[in-house]
Amino acid sequence: MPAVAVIMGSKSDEPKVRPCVQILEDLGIDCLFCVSSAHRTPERTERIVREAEAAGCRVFICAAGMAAHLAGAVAARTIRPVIGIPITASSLAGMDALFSTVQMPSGFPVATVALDGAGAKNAAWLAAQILAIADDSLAKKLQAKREAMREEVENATLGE
Ligand code: RP5
Repeated sequence: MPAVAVIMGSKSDEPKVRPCVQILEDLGIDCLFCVSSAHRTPERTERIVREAEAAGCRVFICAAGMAAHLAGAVAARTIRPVIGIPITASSLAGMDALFSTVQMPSGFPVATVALDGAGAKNAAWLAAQILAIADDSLAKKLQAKREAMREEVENATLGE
């Protein structure tokens, strides 16, 4: 069963969220990837959280732009960790989504990552690190990835 649920507020968010799913898949982490809006489909959002949790989902990742309430709406319905990806989708250049996602009231944390694709990637890494607390094989994979990144920096050749 999917250990991670990645929910986007709109199909229009997909290109920016896709890197998150790609990293999860590369790490061998099964994930549910779907669209549900906090505003346009509140009942569907509630159902997805309830069913995913019942199926064993351990971490929720929520991506939304504009008045981005999706991560907060999910956090209101679960005590599993929720990671929020603010998406740039308006003339406010993502500041609207960033503040909506990060400024949660006490008791309902949303671990907010950077905007768009960069944040999407770190949402996947953070979810993997959470799962790795209870999964030695995943922890080893993450250590190996870090080692590869270290080598890439150390072996970088400039001017090509
Ligand atoms: C948010 O509003 C979505 O997450 C999306 O980023 C933004 C615009 O949605 P669409 O009008 O493109 O569906 O809820």
